[in-house]
Amino acid sequence: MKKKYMLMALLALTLSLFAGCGAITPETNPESSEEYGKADDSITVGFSQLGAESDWRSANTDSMLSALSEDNGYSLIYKNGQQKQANQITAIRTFIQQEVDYIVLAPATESGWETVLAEAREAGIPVILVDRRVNTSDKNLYSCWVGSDFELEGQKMAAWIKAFTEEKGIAAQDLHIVNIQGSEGSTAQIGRTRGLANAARDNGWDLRAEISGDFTENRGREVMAALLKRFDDINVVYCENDNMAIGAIDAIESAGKKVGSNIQKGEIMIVSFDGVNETALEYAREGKISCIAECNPLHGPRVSTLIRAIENGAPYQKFNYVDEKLFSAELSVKEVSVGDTTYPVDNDF
Ligand code: GZL
Repeated sequence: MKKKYMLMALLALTLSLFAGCGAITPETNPESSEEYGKADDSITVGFSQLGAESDWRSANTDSMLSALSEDNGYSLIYKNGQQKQANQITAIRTFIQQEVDYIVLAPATESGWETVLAEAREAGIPVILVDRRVNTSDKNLYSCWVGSDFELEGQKMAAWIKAFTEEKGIAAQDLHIVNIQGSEGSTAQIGRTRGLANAARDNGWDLRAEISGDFTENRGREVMAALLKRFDDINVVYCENDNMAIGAIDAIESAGKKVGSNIQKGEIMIVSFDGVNETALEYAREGKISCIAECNPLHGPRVSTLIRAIENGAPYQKFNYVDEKLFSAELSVKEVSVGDTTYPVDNDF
């Protein structure tokens, strides 16, 4: 995790402990559905988080709890969906029964939300989406969304792979890529997968396999071990989050192979997404991960700003994107272009 995320997460946790949110936090009691202190004029928010599968998710939860704290005028009801949409739908129905003022939803996958979001609208409760999207035909089932452009993240990473390998004189057809994907049907998986697949098609790269590692370290390790048994010429591993990259690197090194960007010397290049996990960032500084596409987890302050705007009848954006860059210790690529836009590569992170 970049130091700023780590410090903010620590601050969030400390604040939540001292801000009357009690000692319960998602990490100490992930099954908890805690009603966090209720002052009379506070805004009651029901927050359905999808789970606690990764460091990114924990940082996202900490950011939300810190922003929607009692000190900031909220009473928060937090529910951890434990990776199951059914649990999130139950949570939303409970929020409706509790007549919360707002529902904040971080949806596990894109489909299957029409019915319960219509129930929230029927109850007159605004819904704010964070992180992943929902693919409802009626966009008025939610007030607004805060998150990342995941396909752009994939496009930026593909642009970095192209720039780096061309600079090293590696022919496109000599890239043998496997994609260890995130949770199937999640917006992050859909966008990052599309970004790579389109670039592989356009550049003539050999995209050997796309297999879900479900955003977890253990599944990333298992999937990578299986891929090494299937293919003996993999030289690029595209991991759709840092936790899976850490697992994949472990599997590669356990198989007696080396990770790194020196493909011509037989190293296997690892690229990843998030930039929240400190181990992954350390690997990137050492060159074990060649490039990480930042995925900003700090949505809490933006959600609070949106709630205040809705409360005050002020205008607000329906779709709110967070700014993100690339991290790489490889100094040969300073920036990448996607379409007409250029994005910086942070070589000193
Ligand atoms: C991205 C988020 C993804 C992260 C993973 O915004 O949905 O889910 O990339 C997390 O680490 O599990």
